[in-house]
Amino acid sequence: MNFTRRITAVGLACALSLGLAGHALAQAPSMKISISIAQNSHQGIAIDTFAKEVEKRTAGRIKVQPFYAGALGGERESIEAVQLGTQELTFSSTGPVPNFVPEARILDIPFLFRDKAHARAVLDGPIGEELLTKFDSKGFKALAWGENGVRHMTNSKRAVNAPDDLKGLKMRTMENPVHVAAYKGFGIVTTPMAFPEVFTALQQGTVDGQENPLSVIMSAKFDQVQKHLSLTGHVYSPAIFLMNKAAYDKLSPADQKSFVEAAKEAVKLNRARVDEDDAKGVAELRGKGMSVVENVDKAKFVAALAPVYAEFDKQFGKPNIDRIRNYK
Ligand code: EAX
Repeated sequence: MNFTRRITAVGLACALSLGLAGHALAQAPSMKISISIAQNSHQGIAIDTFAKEVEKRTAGRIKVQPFYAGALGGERESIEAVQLGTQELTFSSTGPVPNFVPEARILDIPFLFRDKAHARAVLDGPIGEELLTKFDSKGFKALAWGENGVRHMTNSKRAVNAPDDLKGLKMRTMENPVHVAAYKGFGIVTTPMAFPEVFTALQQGTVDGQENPLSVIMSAKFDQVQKHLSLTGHVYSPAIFLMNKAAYDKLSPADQKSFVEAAKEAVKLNRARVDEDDAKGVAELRGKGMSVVENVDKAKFVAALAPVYAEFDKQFGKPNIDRIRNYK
């Protein structure tokens, strides 16, 4: 090989390796994030914003690909996948969370929070921070609390004004032991089920009803398969950004910070959309033919849970519950 040829060969090798590096850059590592409901929702906004913010904050080095409507499975399956690391991220209600991190169960107690503002203050404050750290030892990094919303009941049988109207109604619940215990206290026949199966179950009459925030009822179009809506507001439903712990630990400290900040930014839009949905939900669902009971007898719902509350006081420790109830 003469000199010129050698130079060309070296040049070619350089160009090739540069080209490969360029290619690797173009294909930034892509992480998956999922929700169980439709993209056009308070949760879709959460993961779309998160993906956009991560990309922006890491100057395009890391990409997050959103999956909607249970495309990667229901919430329990997605949390399992995140724990195993076959999926990096998920945004989920706390429905199935107690099965992974029992400490988080306390947040699912009915009528625990006065309103969304109270819930948000608790989740953003020291109690929320403390609970986020409980996920670490279970294979998760919990990036931030988000919001699913205040849950209300729908069914295909009758108007619900008070717990007596619920007696014998077969309702789908989340796979959440706290909800199941409490709803039994209301007299409901509880049927835990993953969200992606709910529409069909309502349509086919496998269950009479379900309960979810207005945001979910609208985005899932439950008005097509449910006649009655009652604004029971019986429980606040938190959501959470969960990441596989090992995937998070592999990030540089600066990128870790970007992920947490991206999640916090996403939660702002997520909550704003819940507020928007709550403001217009009743009118919209009425317009779609639902009959709505706006003023249920809340005191009766609370009273119906007296025996269940006594049990929760024992299970969770009354001071822990009071600490949340009294948080200002
Ligand atoms: O997270 O399972 C449920 O009812 C949830 O509220 C819904 O999937 C949104």
